[in-house]
Amino acid sequence: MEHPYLPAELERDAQQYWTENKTFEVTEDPDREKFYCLAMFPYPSGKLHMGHVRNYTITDVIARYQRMQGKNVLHPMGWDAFGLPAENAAIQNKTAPAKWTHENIAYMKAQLKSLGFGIDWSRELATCDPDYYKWEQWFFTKLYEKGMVYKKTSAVNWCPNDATVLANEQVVDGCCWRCDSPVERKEIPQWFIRITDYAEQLLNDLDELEHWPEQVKTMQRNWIGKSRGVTMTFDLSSAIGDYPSFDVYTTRPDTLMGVTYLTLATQHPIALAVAESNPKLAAFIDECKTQQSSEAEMATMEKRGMDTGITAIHPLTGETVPVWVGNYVLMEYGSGAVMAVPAHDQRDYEFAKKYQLAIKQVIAPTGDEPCDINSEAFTDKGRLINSGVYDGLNFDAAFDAIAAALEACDHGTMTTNYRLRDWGVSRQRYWGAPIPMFNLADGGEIPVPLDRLPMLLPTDVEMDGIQSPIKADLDWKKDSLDGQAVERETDTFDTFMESSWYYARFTCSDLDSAMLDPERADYWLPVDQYVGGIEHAILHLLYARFYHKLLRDEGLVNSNEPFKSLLCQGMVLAESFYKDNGGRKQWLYANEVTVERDAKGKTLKAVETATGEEVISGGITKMSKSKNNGVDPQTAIDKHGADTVRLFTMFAAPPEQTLEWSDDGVSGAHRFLRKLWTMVHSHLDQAAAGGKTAQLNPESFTSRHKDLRRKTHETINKVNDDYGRRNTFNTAIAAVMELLNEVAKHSDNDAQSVAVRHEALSSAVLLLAPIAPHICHSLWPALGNTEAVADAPWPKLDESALVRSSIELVIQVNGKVRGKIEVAADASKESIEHLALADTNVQRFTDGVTVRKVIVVPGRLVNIVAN
Ligand code: ANZ
Repeated sequence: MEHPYLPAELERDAQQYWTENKTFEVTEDPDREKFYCLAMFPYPSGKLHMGHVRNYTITDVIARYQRMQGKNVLHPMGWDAFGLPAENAAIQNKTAPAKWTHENIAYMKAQLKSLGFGIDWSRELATCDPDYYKWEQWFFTKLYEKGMVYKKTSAVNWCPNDATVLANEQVVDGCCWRCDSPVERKEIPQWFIRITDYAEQLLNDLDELEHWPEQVKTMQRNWIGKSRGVTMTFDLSSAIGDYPSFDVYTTRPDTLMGVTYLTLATQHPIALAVAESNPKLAAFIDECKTQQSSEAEMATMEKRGMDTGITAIHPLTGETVPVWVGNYVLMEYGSGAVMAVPAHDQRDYEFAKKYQLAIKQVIAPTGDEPCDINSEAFTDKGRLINSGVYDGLNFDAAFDAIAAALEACDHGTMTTNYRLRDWGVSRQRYWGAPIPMFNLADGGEIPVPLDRLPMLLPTDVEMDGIQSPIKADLDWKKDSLDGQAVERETDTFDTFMESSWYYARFTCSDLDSAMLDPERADYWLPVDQYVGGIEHAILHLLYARFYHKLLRDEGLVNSNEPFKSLLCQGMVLAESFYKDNGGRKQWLYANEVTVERDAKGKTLKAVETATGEEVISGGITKMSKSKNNGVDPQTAIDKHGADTVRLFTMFAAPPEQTLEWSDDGVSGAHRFLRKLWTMVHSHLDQAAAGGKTAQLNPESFTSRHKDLRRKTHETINKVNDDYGRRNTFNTAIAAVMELLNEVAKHSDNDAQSVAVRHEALSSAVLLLAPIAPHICHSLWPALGNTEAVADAPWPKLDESALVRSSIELVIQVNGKVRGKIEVAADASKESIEHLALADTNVQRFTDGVTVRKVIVVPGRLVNIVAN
């Protein structure tokens, strides 16, 4: 009988079955073990890209596998729907951001469905929905009441021409992306959440996260950046206004005797006070206002500064030390001032060289580390020199001695500092959740009470491309509370606010009376497996961990950490091609290029199909719009079917590694699925011809039956480990491929052969069901089963099938390997001796000599001693 493999039809049927039967909709069931599997939710940018396909295939495979293990599996999906790109698209397409966003969600949801992901769509949420952000607003007001949020003036990028704030992405080479005016820094009031209060917990609890990649934990530790140091006071030689002294923070008090000058941040109050009567300094401070201040930029930018003319007194030696301002000192870190030790700090060194300031070495290497103060700073820890009573001490001893001396004269204390800053959550853009605050005329504020929430963001707006519509609409701001006139806050939340708690809301997304239902949340949380891109290693994961602790402290969840196990999937790569267009690279799409490859798939030659012109390979790089090397998942699904795309993505590489797109690989995946399809159907035809498939009957197994059964159960064993423990789906697929090769060799038609083959093929279908769920959904009932494969239990391992019926023994003659024999696993010593001596190859070495002794090492070898 003809059985063509028609993916389009069978995939549609399977998807329809899952939808109609609500297969993946789950509720809490205390009697069953739960498993919460979550992928980082997408930004609704328009359509899915291959990175999404990979991410969601991984979680779907894990979720379906865990389901087959009998667990109650939650696998939800939603939309990280606020954010700047919607505003840009709205301006470009002259629509409102809300409309654009909802259209994209509808399209991408259909795409996710066409990939057959087993998602509980009843829990879907979009962060731009008032039902969602209402609770985020409420939670913020709770944090305000607890003193966990505060308002502070802080710098933003300011375009003086458009009179508007710019997001970092809107600053291109220091200029406004719209009008090219140089961007300035402007101080405006903004809201902050005290994440620094949780720095120690966020650091310590990383140790609990056994199933997180070490690399991610290290990145988080570095970001939190705990350091032990000393905060010390330098008295000014004469007070400036109200300031008799200022503090510096150092992690290297051992270098105190090498201080040759002090540097204040340009915004330090003493610098500003001096500038009032020093126009040159005022001009310099003004110039520095336009500079960017991210830490990365600080490290590489040109170090500039100016002498303030004032001096301070060294707390231990009493010497006077000049005070400078420098653009490399951050106002936000430590106390906004540093003691400069040019001999041992590279930034201070460059600064001192530039402005001819003294460089005094006070640390010498302990070993043979290179140290040449004439060419660069010596930054290693070492032994103290030129430091009077401290000479000869090592770092630890000097740290303690100098800290103690400073404490004794009341000029210093040991402090712990964190690099982590409080979380600035105010954004001056439109497409975000309004910050729920009423500002008062006299400068104070009142949190918006619960009965006035959500503070709705109007969605029927026109974007002029410059001002946020809620800032432009003066009427929107006007409000009143208990008869008192108030002004609504027009800033919106950083979108990290929404992505910090969506995982918790999925446990009860339909709840309209509260943010979370602790009972439901605690049933599902923590997430058992979280999967997403490594680009979120720091901020998203840190904010979500922080938010979880805030939720815990509000009594909404009872766990400490939101994500038990984390998997960061690798990037999806593809080859890129370009033409040299007068010195500019013109990137071509894959479908515009014809490629000639060698047997290993390496590119030999590539030409532009339309012109025959040879093009240049830009190498295999991350799929990106800028290189036109993205492969549209939809094209691949339409051509081969979702199962093929899923199988290829899982087969081409282990999930953490980069995945290289290859059309040949995709075709290979498709061929494999067709092979599975054909094998199952021809087996069924054959079985039907011989009547009903017989029961397995161990009594009548021949060694051929036993061999195939052993292969089947070895495969179950391996695939189980690959899915459940190692997350290596590629080797699981390879194992099933091998199993099918074995099945192909067993074409006997006796009843037990058919039964053993039936078992092997049924197992293959179950083992592949998480990866290629549609084809397996169709094959499973064909193999005589009544339940859907999605509800089928994982195949049971039959330990007894693993037992080898025969074993191979090596035969040595006088210690040298001379042959091999197959013997029954339970063969007696005598029969093994007999078989060994009868081996023809062995006899070539025993002929004409006397066999003195035969030693049988059970299960391994036979040694014949002869001379
Ligand atoms: C003197 C010194 C000597 C330093 C030396 C380093 C090496 P971490 O470890 O990252 O916490 N620093 C302090 N406040 C600063 C600010 N507001 N802006 C820029 N730099 C600042 O860094 C601590 C070190 O960074 C401090 O130790 C200080 O320089 C500098 F051989 O003090 B050190």
